[in-house]
Amino acid sequence: MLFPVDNEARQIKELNGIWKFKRDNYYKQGFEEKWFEKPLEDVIDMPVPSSYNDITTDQELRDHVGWVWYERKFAVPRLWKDQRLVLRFGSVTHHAVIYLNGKEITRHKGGFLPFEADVTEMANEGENRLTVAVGNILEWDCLPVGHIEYVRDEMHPEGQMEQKFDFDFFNYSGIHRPVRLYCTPKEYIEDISVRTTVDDKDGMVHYEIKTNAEEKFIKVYIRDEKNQVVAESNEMKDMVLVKDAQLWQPGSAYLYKLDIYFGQDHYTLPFGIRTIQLTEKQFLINGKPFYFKGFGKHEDSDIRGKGLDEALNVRDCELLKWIGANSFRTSHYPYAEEMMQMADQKGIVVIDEVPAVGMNFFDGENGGIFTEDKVNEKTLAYHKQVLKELYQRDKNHPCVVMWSITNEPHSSEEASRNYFEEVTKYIRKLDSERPITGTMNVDVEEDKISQFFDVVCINRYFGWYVGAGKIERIYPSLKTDLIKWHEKYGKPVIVTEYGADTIAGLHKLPEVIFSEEYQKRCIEENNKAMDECDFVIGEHIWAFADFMTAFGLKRVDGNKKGIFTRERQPKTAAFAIRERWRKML
Ligand code: GCB
Repeated sequence: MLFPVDNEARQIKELNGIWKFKRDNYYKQGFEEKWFEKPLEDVIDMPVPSSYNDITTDQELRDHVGWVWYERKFAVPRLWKDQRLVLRFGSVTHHAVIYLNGKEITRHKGGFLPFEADVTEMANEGENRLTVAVGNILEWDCLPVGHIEYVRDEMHPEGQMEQKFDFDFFNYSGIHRPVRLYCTPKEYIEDISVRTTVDDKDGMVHYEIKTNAEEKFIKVYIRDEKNQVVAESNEMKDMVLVKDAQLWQPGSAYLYKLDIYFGQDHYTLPFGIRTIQLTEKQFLINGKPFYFKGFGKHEDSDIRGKGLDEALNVRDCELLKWIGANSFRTSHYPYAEEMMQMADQKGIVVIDEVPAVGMNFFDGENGGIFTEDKVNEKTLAYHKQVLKELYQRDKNHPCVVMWSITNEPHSSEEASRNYFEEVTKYIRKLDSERPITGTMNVDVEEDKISQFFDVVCINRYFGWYVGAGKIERIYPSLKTDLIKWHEKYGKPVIVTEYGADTIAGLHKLPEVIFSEEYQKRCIEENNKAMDECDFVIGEHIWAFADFMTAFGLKRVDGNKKGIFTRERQPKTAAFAIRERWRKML
């Protein structure tokens, strides 16, 4: 599924803005009463893209479990007659059922990846009514995984649905990314795959184009950043040589374009020429050792929640540059395509993660989680499906250097071994070139799955969840731990999470937990251990910015481990990190 482009052959109509909105009063009310059959009544305004939770002052809506309904009208431009029409949703979290003029046209499960529907036959020439039912319930066969419990009290003697899950970010819901109507010629370019290798100074571009029509006129140009043609071909599938190629480098991106003309259609895909290799202690990009400096992030901000915010994304990239970071992980779900494009353009390296989070037991339940009634065959099938959708969406991004297939699963369980062996086999079949990882929080002796990965990634909270306040224990504990992970697996290691909750403005000397001084020291002590291990290939601090969480006694208005506040302003530690990372340039 190609990202929509606007050119002489294809046009886009954005369907963002204020939509009509209504919440189900009881589970599936809208489906039972067929709200999609006629215009929604008793509605409120709701912006798209945005989460709906923090827009109004209604607590029930913020904490709603179940379905909500969105509706808007649109017209198809007369000039688009005889074109193929497609409706595309950047993401709807977590379930979507889409109706056009009262008829279901598609449905999608999974809150962080795009989907689309061909509406050429269904869209009216005049006005059209688009209705979208959005559900936020997470079950064991969803990613993230979750489950529903029925809680009985005086007000709800029959029980009320409560959403349970084992991750800390707020379960924001809604139409989170842009909705677009676009047109293409009826015979069109369906998909493009590009892969690159480097031979001495030359780049080899291996591409494959899929179309919906019989072979006909095709012309492929490779253009450089000045738009000069540097190679060309007349084939659907080919390997072309770019002489003296400019490589896509971290911090210094260079993007070529694959410019494709097929019949009446035209599509231009930016891509980069770069290579990735691994040794026991190194991650090589274009043959040079790369050290990951950066963060685990979240798509999260005040009011709009997880809704795409281009201003925020540009600000985040500015801050990454300011602090001297070169990379981030899309913890704990795929980020908007707009962000991935920005990373391509700015040379920011990305570890691309699927939403396989919550496969753990932070709330102290006993027993296993990789069992028939929890994370089971159905979860596995869906996990593969999401990997396929993510690969399909992100395969051509040079910024993506590694896939992360899970965050902190209960990997000490014997049954997790088979599960993740299957998952890794599957992703390797899709992509034989990019390395695979998953981030682990169990003890090294207990871990059953990092053997399947190319890079060992560990999340470690010495001085916080382990030995809170004990600054002096961080360095020895982390160092011993790191050495054990490397000894066990013989692979490079990234510390993908470490940090401490910090209330901006709270100062204490000597430092105490939650103070800005403590966060700074905590990070320095962690870094001391990493610096003494030559197999450590990166440090991703948790987290880039403060973010909203589910409510709980451990969280005061959200997770405060951000190096930046939720408003994207620096805490004290940011300046020390900046000094360190800029020296490491
Ligand atoms: C973790 C999780 C992350 C949490 C973090 C924390 O290990 O991967 O999602 O936010 O810890 O701060 O507790």
